[in-house]
Amino acid sequence: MKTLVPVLGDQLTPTLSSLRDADPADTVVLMVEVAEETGYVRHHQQKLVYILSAMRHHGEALREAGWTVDYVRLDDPDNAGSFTGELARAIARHQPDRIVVTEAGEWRVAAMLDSWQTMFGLPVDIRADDRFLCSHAEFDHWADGRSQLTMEYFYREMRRRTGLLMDGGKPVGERWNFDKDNRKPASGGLFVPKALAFAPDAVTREVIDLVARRFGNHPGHLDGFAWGVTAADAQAQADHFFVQALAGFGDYEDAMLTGERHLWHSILSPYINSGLLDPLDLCRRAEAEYRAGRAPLNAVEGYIRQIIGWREFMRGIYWREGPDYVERNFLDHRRALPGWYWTGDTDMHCLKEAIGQTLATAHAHHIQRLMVTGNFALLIGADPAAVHRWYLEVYLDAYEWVELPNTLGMSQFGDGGLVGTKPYVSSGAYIDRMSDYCGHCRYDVKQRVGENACPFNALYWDFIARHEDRLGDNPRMRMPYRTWHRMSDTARAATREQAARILTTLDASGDAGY
Ligand code: FAD
Ligand code: DLZ
Ligand code: SF4
Repeated sequence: MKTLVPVLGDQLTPTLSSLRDADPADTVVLMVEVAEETGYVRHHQQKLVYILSAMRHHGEALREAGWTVDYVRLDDPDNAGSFTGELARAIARHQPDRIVVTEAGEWRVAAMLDSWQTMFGLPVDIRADDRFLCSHAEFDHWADGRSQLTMEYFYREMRRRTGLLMDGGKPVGERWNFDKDNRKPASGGLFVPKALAFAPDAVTREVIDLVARRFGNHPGHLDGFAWGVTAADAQAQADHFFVQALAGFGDYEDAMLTGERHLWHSILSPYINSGLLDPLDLCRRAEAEYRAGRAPLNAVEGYIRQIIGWREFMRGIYWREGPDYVERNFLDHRRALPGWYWTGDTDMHCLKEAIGQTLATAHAHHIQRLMVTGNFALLIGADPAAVHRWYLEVYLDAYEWVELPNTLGMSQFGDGGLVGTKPYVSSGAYIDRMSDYCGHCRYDVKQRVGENACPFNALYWDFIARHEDRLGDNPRMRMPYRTWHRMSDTARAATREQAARILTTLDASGDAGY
């Protein structure tokens, strides 16, 4: 039976469920570069280079492994521009008896796959994506009947299920979570690991030219593109992380330093999300580093929790909440993002650093995303849908299933507390504690009002004040409300006036993105 197997751009895994039992003798693998995918948001230019080059390399690797690969390039004059249009052309070329495909990673594309059987009158076998450790049904089974979906409990279940860091039925070290040993600020002078840089090969250079020609007006810079684009590159960065950085991962998980883009983070999310690395393999390798005495438990447990806990939990929430999750706006925020989110042109040093490195590399680490760019967007009352689009555009690892619950849920509290129990907001004091940014900034992090006051401070209290009706009863917000009410009337009024001035200036800076 002749089988056509479409492989999507985030399915770059040789053992994909759609290929696992296929016979290369009567299977055609279809890979297509299409305008629909390159254009559904204005992807960062490096994200486009990464995906298209990784797809081209993967197509070649499948060919070398004995598969027949039909690969359609973006600049093919007959390119139909969409997955469905290209499938129609491929059916005409190959006359398959059936289509087998691994499920899509997002609602938008899943709806296309669902329509194919009726549209083409061929059997379409849509298979589960078992690169994830928790299926949709398993997540629903865990979530059904719970009044609150707490990541920590989900994570314990995943530890039991995978056996990672378990001694018999008990967690290694007698505790599930070692976060209280983590989160130290990093200071200058520490030896900070560097991520590997991969020189673009001929395939990548050709894609860089294509992207410069067709998408030169998209966010980000192409210069200095240094991402790996093959499974071997990704594995090299993983090896590098386990040797150089894993041991410090826990201690410095939340630290930020000027000019240091990666610190002790793995920088593997783009490779995991597009299929070049297997998440369970990485967790097993991390555990082996602990068992061999080369990395401490707080680091290894923290790393494994991010992958089998947060990553799987976010995917579970995305599919459980449905396609209209994207529309939630619990705090009724409507402001446009300031135009400098697309240029980095701001005096606020923390934002300049986080946005600057994002435009330069299409990556920023978690605390930059959550407590700098995300925190600021939430404090100013930016529309969560606009914030979501920005994150989906600018990060190399951004696919809606993981980006949306992180942005709209965790970072913007748009779901009213489904992903996080309270909004991730802070004044400048948090950024000052966890970074060296404030020492390089023209603003004074200790001041709340006045021309030199750190804007985060007045905006933080203004956020607290304006959302008292929605957040005042939240037990985790008791402290800030108590502090706000203890301030004098004059101090409160001056703070809110300061915030109003900042917001007026921001609104005048325009929204360059949309
Ligand atoms: P590390 O710090 O080394 O962490 C190890 C691994 O854990 C990561 O590679 C990643 O696979 C996983 N991980 C860690 N935190 C999360 C999380 N919260 N959700 C899912 N997986 C996690 N991650 C994405 O993969 N894609 C996104 O589009 C994305 N958007 C985000 C948007 C916002 C507003 C925030 C706050 C976080 C977002 N994250 C996203 C989560 C996290 O910031 C990135 O996974 C991480 O920064 C990737 O860098 P790393 O590989 O060095 O991670
Ligand atoms: C993100 C992306 C981009 C930019 N381009 C393509 C492409 O041209 N062809 C392709 O197969 N996939 C691409 N992708 C990844 C897809 O958007 C991703 O596979 C779907 O979002 C999965 O639902
Ligand atoms: Fe950011 Fe405020 Fe610190 Fe400047 S002073 S770096 S704006 S937190």
